[in-house]
Amino acid sequence: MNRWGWVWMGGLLLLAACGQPQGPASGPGAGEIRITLTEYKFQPDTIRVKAGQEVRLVLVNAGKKDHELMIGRMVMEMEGKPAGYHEDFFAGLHPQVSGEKLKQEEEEEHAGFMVALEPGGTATVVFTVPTDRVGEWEMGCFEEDGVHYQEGMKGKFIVER
Ligand SMILES: [Cu+2]
Repeated sequence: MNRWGWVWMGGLLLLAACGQPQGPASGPGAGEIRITLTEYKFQPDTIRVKAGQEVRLVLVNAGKKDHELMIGRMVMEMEGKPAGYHEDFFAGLHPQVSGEKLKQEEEEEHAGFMVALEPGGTATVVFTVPTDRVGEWEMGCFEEDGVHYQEGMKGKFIVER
């Protein structure tokens, strides 16, 4: 290789070095996902996260009714009405929840982890996505005996490898 060949190759190596990822994103706002809840939808209605990532879900109830977020698979029915999921995405994750106008639900036996908000309420849910949750999940609101869910208040929660 002549002299210009080496210069050319050096340039390529430099480019390759600069193109390397800088490691996982960190700092304020990393992994923060904002979801707005209204009658009867989640916006956005498709969420993508990565296994191993720390996620901060910021939920905002911008509607006129109480709304909730559950994430799971296989809708569970109680008395013929959708009431949550048989498989809870949050099982064993112990997400940290903080916020305002959080609705306290007494029904512990009823289908997994849930964050419920009064109108104008906000919540921040922090958790790390385990690698064993890779795949597609559903998020849903089952308020008013499942009416919100039946009205289409659901979305996709996708965990990528
Ligand atoms: Cu709802």
